[in-house]
Amino acid sequence: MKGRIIKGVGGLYYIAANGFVYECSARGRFRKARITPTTGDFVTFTVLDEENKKGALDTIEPRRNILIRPRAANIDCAVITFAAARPDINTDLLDRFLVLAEERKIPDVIICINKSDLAPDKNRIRDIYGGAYPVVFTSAEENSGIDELKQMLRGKVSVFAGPSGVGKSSLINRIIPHSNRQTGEISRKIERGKHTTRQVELIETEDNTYIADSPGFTSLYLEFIKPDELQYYFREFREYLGKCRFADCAHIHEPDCAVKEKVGSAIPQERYDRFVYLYNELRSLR
Ligand SMILES: Nc1nc2c(ncn2[C@@H]2O[C@H](COP(=O)(O)OP(=O)(O)OP(=O)(O)O)[C@@H](O)[C@H]2O)c(=O)[nH]1
Ligand SMILES: [Mg+2]
Ligand SMILES: [Zn+2]
Repeated sequence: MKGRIIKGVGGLYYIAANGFVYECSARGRFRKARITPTTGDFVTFTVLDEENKKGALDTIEPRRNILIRPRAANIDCAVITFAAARPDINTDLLDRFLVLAEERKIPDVIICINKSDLAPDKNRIRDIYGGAYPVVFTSAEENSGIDELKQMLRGKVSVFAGPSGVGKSSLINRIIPHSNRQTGEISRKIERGKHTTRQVELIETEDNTYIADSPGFTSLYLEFIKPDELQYYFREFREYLGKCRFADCAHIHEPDCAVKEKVGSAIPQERYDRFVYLYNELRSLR
């Protein structure tokens, strides 16, 4: 049978197939080959007990992408979630999330600004990011923007990512009212504890639509990215890459740079400044 791993707990994998969930053990060969079956994996498995929905995992299809934290494969969409206030948006961290999502080859990236009840100004973020990414403003508290967000997630497997306390779990509660995800202080403790034994869980919200929560974090290092690759992870640059006078243009000091020409118009100044900042950071780490 073909299916998809939606959760892994202590060496058992829960596989959604034909409208059922099968509890499957991984065969020894995965361990020997050092392959860790991962939430989101497309797999084949053998049903051992149809009545109790138990089986054994046979093969894992090649992954289109993989996230390390939270660990999940074949993700269609990253919902990069920040709060309009409490905590204030940290655009440095937001840009790092965006770079990571691009580097990981996640096809769709949505910027979700939650707690919009606390800070109604939407223009700043729209001006910086709206040209390159869909931006949605939500309030889990006031239940606003949720339908728009749901619409954007339809038919996809999406992971919510962002700093702690921005309301990721609260939003997921709104999207699936029957799920009883814990919010606030308690969830933070539990999620930390769970981290090592439990993989991220895909929650089915509608047919063909899954979402996953993830624990928040406060810093993101990108040191594994080569400085010269960073340009590919700024979506606003894409159209202009390869059009500079020098083929190896770093878009920093070079003359006749097609990227720099667009700064302030097609490429927002703040995004370009971040590129330069991160580029220098990555170079200093080499
Ligand atoms: N004012 C306001 N508060 C919100 C909103 N959404 C969530 N909160 C509150 O913000 C706090 C944090 O919410 P969580 O949903 O736990 O945040 P989280 O992003 O899941 O945090 P971690 O699990 O630590 O990463 C809670 O006290 C929520 O009640 C919102 O839209 N507006
Ligand atoms: Mg949470
Ligand atoms: Zn250039």
